[in-house]
Amino acid sequence: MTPEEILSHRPRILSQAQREFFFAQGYLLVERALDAGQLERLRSALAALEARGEEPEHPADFEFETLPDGGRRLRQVLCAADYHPEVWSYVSSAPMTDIAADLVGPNVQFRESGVSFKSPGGRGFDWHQDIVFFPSSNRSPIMTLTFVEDVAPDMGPTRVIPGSHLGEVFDHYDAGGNWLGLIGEHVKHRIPVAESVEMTGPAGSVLVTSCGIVHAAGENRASRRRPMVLAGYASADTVSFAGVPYRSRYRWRIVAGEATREIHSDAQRLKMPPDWDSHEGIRIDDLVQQAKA
Ligand SMILES: O=C(O)CCC(=O)C(=O)O
Repeated sequence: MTPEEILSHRPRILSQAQREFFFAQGYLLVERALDAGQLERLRSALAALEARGEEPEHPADFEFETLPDGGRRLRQVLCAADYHPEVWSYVSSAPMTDIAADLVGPNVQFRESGVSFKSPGGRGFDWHQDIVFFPSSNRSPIMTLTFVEDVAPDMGPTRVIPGSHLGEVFDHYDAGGNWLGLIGEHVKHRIPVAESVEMTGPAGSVLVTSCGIVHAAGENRASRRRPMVLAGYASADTVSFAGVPYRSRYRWRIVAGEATREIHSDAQRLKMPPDWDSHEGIRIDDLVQQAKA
């Protein structure tokens, strides 16, 4: 569906002005989208995921970081909805499916979910565009980032470059053709970093980013962590040419409206990412680290 077609459907939760802002700017911060009960259930689910990460036989999608003293802490849980029913319930029902339907159209498919804890000192993520990880037949794919706690400027908030979703898809390989998963140094000078804006806000807010927007996140310099629940969606008429890096059992599940036999295809040129199927259990970040080594 084109933005015009999406806008012609009556919104479920967002205002028409919010939807128009999203299509023009490539992001939208929906402040306090969750009520207190939803937020508490999400916090309990995150605590349960952390406890699961302490088990000796924790699932492979539980990713740890090593601390200077040799200890370790849970950095993120990939495919988080697969590991806790409350996370699946959250990402597959209102308000999330209403927000998604208002921005991709009434028929919505789920792509992936994750939880990022970003503890004090936790590293950020340099400039990138999500579309390169799952080059798709159209630009409907979105990512939602739910603020489980307040996000302040010193906590490594997401930064976005407004309007960049309408511009170039930058090379996420280096000049030598090695996959980075980040915008390569050889093209980085073209990113208007000075135009970027920081996404801070109260707990219960939901940041939505278009798959084409150039964005990054900083290191958490605060003494509090910055837990986020990430969930990706697309219109049901979207096909990814290269699958997706993370294999959730809920991948491509219809979470609003119905499946469609139609494919919406935009004319565009995109590079293929690495063959995710030949990278069993690989982390995008590991690829980045390998490329830097
Ligand atoms: O953690 C963040 O703030 C940003 C995450 C991100 O860049 C992404 O999921 O693509």
